[in-house]
Amino acid sequence: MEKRWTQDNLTSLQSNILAEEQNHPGATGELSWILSAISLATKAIGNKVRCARIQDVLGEVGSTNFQGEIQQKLDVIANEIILRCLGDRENIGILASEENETPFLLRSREEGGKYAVLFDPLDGSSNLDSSVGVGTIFSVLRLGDEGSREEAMLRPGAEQVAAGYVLYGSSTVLVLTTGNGVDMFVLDQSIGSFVLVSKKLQIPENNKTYSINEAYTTRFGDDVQQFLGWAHQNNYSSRYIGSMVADVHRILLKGGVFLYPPTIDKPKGKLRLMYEANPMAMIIEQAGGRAVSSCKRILDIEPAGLHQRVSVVLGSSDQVEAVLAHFS
Ligand code: AFP
Repeated sequence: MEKRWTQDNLTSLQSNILAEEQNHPGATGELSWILSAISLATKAIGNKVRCARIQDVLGEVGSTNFQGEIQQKLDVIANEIILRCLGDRENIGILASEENETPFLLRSREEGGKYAVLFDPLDGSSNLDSSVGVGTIFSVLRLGDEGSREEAMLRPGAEQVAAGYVLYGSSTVLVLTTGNGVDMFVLDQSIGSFVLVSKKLQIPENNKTYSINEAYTTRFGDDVQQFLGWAHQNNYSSRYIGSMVADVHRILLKGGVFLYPPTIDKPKGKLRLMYEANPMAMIIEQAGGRAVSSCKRILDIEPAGLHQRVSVVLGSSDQVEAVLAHFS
């Protein structure tokens, strides 16, 4: 009998991953092993986020990370949770975090380290004090055989084997792609499982909404200023949370376009290619949208460094087109 997915079925993240694997005859189950560790880590982080005020772990650590950014206490906690949950998975060769200057080289290829997992442990953490949605973003790359392991990790986003994020919002939502569409799961706190709620998400078109930090308008280039001027004349609406996971999640479900362009003080943009732009670009494209940086497909960018920053325009194809129409 043909198996059909309906809203009435109760499918956990775990069983959905196993079912996906059956569609790939050569699959070894190793990727599932990694995704289950990510799911465990994000449940633990979500729990910390929800109890942060009670447990008095809100606020800044009092120091900056190696990129000179103010670290929140929860940035450090989330980072440690991910390292603890993923560190003992035998097929992970490298773990790289936005919070650490150098990646953790865990296992050589000979020792079974086939994958690199890159993550932003707590994106949007400067919003934590006001209980705004924050998230964890992750990207999984298969490590090539050539060059050093660090070099093997510097691959374009098109080579990601999985990407996703978890949004700690009014519900805890996990969005995942393994290159075969985008599925969405919600954490059912009562059973401790991420449960499938939507399969093969597609970004809706015709939503004239942009998401940008408009306070920087005079620091953007002429192209972005022209787009904003045009949008003001053309019945656009605006939504900006300032937490990429939450802004992108809204666009995934409702459509529109997210922009973090270069500014005078951040000429290369703010967002990180390997930890933020690539995984989000894979999700957006798998849901039928587009993701570009300086008019170039983000997933085709050859990374020059692990912490490289890029400008980002992503969203439904029609709305990204509307932005690019103002770019020379
Ligand atoms: P924080 O993690 O420091 O809060 O930064 C969040 C972020 O990296 C991304 O999630 C947002 O889209 C972007 O920065 C917001 O930046 P602005 O505050 O400059 O708009």
